[in-house]
Amino acid sequence: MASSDKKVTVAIMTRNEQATIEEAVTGVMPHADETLVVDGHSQDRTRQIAESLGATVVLDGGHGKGDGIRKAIEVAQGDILVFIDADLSHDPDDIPALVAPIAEGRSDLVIGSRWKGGSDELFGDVGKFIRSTGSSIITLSINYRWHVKLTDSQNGFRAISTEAARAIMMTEDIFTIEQEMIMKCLRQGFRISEVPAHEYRRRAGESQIVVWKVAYRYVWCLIKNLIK
Ligand SMILES: Nc1nc2c(ncn2[C@@H]2O[C@H](COP(=O)(O)OP(=O)(O)OP(=O)(O)O)[C@@H](O)[C@H]2O)c(=O)[nH]1
Ligand SMILES: [Mg+2]
Repeated sequence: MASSDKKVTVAIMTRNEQATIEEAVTGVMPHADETLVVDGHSQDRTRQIAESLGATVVLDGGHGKGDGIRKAIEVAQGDILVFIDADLSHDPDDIPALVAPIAEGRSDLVIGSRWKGGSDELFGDVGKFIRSTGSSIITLSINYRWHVKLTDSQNGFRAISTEAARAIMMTEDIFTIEQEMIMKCLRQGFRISEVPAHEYRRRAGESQIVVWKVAYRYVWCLIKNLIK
């Protein structure tokens, strides 16, 4: 729970995460005034388990994780919104560090940086090499365009003021929403900072990203938002 008078909603994004959802929900609850599970129409017991633990469960529109994030922004009751994955890749005990700069009025969006905190996920095979290289190119492009010094434009573990999240009017349906959020915040003059956050390997289940199928959408989203 945040120590300031700002209320914190922690939104856990899920799609077929029944193996880890219990630990994910119980892990974030001590840090949340509202625990929201936004589910992408899981076909397993993810929603039932989350509900039985006392989380508020909502369905997204079925278009992808970006759709889920937009749903969380629509329904969140807190002043600060934290996004965290359900596969235990992120440490919920990092949430206070993500929230603090916003609660203290120093930042509007705080990204958990894997380049500062380390990642067990980004390395090891060709797909991961492409992801980490592509991610670095996107981050560099954003840095040159807006004269900032970000290190991680793709980590989904982040916090944003609900007001900023609603002001930037995002449209991306898939994981490209992470970079869209950053670029739209920069364009509208919101302040972005980073804190180190370690990324662990997904504990169970399967990744929803197939790099070669979505690469062009990352490039298009980047170009669109850079030149707008
Ligand atoms: N609400 C919602 N969540 C989703 C959707 N697709 C994936 N997610 C969740 O978003 C989070 C991130 O997805 P992952 O598949 O772990 O993506 P990733 O972390 O980039 O991939 P890995 O590194 O392989 O774990 C997970 O908690 C997923 O369950 C969706 O369509 N809707
Ligand atoms: Mg993951």
